[in-house]
Amino acid sequence: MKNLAIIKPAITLQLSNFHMKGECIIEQIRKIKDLAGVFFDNDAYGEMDNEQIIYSVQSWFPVEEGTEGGLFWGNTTIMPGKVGDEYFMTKGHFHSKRESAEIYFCIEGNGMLILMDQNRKCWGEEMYPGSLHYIPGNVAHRTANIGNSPLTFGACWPADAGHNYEEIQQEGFSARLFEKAGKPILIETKERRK
Ligand code: M6P
Ligand code: ZN
Repeated sequence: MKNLAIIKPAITLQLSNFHMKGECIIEQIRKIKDLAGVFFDNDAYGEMDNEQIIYSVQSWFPVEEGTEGGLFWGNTTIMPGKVGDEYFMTKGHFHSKRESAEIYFCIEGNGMLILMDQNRKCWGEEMYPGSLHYIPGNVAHRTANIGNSPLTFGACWPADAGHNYEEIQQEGFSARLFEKAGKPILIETKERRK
């Protein structure tokens, strides 16, 4: 940057939905067909339309992935719906650099942040417009939409955190969020394969 320059920001946010505009924004769409093995009820999953969009992520990587001290920013929108009795949700991950923390904040809709620590203790944090969430290091995280409208939340995480999806793919979370009698409830599941 030129000394004393005054410049326009490269990226802007639409304040109504935190949608980003600008160059170098990465858009990722996760459809039913991309989420094999994520949901509990395989039969219900098999009956769904492969092309149905479950969630989309917009990310801004102002520095290269892996940059120590750098930050990334993103927003995620999860559609309303369920696979069987289980709410639509993200894949979920630990960070590859496990001790890395992350901040989430809810923009619209109603959701549940599902967290699991190293000892596989699992808990949920309610998400609603304005809720702010600190995800400590060493804690796996995924988000479910528990409402009837899209859930949108923002996120900020270290550029060198990385995503470790494998562990969740292999071992799952120790609990899943189901709708029972019209309410979200965390139920322990014995899926650990190791
Ligand atoms: C948030 C951030 C992203 C993540 C996204 C979707 O925006 O945590 O890093 O990619 O949620 O979650 P997942 O990658 O687990 O599908
Ligand atoms: Zn994360």
